[in-house]
Amino acid sequence: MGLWKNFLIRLGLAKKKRSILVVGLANGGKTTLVNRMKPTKDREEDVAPTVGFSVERFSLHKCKLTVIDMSGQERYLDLWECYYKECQAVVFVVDATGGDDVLRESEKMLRGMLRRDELARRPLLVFANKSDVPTALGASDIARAVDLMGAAGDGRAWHIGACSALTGVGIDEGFRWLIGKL
Ligand code: G3D
Repeated sequence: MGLWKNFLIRLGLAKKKRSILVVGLANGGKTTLVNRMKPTKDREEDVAPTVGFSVERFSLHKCKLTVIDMSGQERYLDLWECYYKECQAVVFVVDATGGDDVLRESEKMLRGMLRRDELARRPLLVFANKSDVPTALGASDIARAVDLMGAAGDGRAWHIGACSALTGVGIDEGFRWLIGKL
């Protein structure tokens, strides 16, 4: 980024442009989360499941975001690779109500993805989603279950928080942290 652009951003006269990858298993709540992040006027009443991926662009906390919502369906996983290089941060959504199988698969997906060179040192925000459901596990239980420290490795900023993409609780806190790292 040019010095002039940097200067304008510091003065609050321009916005940073950043791309964020939103990933996780199917049904975790990625599409609902991305819809919830959008300005109220752009929100959709009903979110349709993402097939492959979808790209949304909107501003949040003085940042112009390109948010790429990747479907968790196995057959689309290779599609993600072309976006790794372009993104500056990763948001990983875990269904905190999903049970052992979901947690095991989430761990595998997270580990496999973060091992990639293109994503080295990219800040990672993990959402333990569906916290509105009484049986949902809390953030620290999810962190342990997916071995978050091990998967994140050294030299990467990471954060985990519980959220509900349905009600919006916890989302803003998570993104404030993430944008602060970009
Ligand atoms: P995906 O994009 O990761 O595949 P979706 O997931 O956003 O399509 O969400 C999958 C289902 O989980 C949807 O239910 C959605 O309403 C629900 N969901 C998403 N986030 C939350 C949440 O925070 N709390 C609760 N209780 N449910 C959530 P349906 O019934 O439409 O399949």
